[in-house]
Amino acid sequence: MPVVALEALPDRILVAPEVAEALGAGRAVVALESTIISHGLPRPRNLEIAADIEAAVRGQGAVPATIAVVGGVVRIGLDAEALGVIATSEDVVKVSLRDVATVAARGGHGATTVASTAHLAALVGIDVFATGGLGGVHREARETWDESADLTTLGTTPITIVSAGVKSILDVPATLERLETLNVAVVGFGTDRFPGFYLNDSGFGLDWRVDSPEEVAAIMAARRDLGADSTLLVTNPLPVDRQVDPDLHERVLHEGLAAATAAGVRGKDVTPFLLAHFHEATGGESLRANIEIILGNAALAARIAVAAANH
Ligand code: PSU
Ligand code: MN
Repeated sequence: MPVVALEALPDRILVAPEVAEALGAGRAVVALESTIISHGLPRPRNLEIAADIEAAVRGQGAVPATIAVVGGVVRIGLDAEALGVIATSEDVVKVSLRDVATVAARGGHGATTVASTAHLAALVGIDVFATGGLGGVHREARETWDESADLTTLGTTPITIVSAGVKSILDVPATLERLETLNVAVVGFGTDRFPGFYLNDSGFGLDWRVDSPEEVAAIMAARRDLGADSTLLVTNPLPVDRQVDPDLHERVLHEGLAAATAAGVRGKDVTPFLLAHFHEATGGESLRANIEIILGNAALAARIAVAAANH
């Protein structure tokens, strides 16, 4: 996918001045998604958390670029007003890659998923992106065919994404198989276990472990040289003493899956439904973990972006 020169971008893509300046100077920039703000975290704390995520990126010396569609304009880097719209407006639609152009053409507001954020970040030349947990293959996929477009998009999008694995509401081994098929490179940061989002360890191993941002930067450079056009996924686990209690997790997960089926929840509503169920049914414990996950991933992504800028 070719990077479009910033001067040549169409009017419907607006890169914030601070982000454009950093990209032009080859300095570290970290893309951030907005679905986690609009649909993944409860209001009204979501706005405050969105600001904390950006601060975590700045704290490591990189410029944050939260991506969203606001009034039909794709914004790469949001000012306080735009962030407020995404966090508080009732009219914000969750937009995966297939939906972005439709929402833009209609002048609407859209919160970007991992798939659409990765695509737009790569389009403007941002190399590193932080999220909480990727979408993947859902547990009922054999009946529902529900597999996140995050997976197929990562197979064709050259960027580095930091995540705590995939959300633990998913079928993890099936998702790992799909990541392999789709040529998504996966490395564990400080571990050779695939993280389980709310859990430190999903129960599955990884082939590759890295222990420093510089090692990731070296892999990014090699991928560029070799023409790798898929995503490098850097998985960053919550420490064991910060994870959600595995027994609580197991119980709430099965209740949530049953509730989603009973309520007939489908399509792109499944993930927000299950996350909201977790946040309520764990008495805020999964929310605490989710916030720590995204803050930790934002900080690590910033360190990787700085290492890549200096490589
Ligand atoms: N990670 C989080 N919270 C979220 C998401 C990820 O910690 O809300 C969002 C991401 O935007 C991801 C999306 O791309 O959930 C996946 O949705 P689906 O399963 O419908 O593709
Ligand atoms: Mn889905």
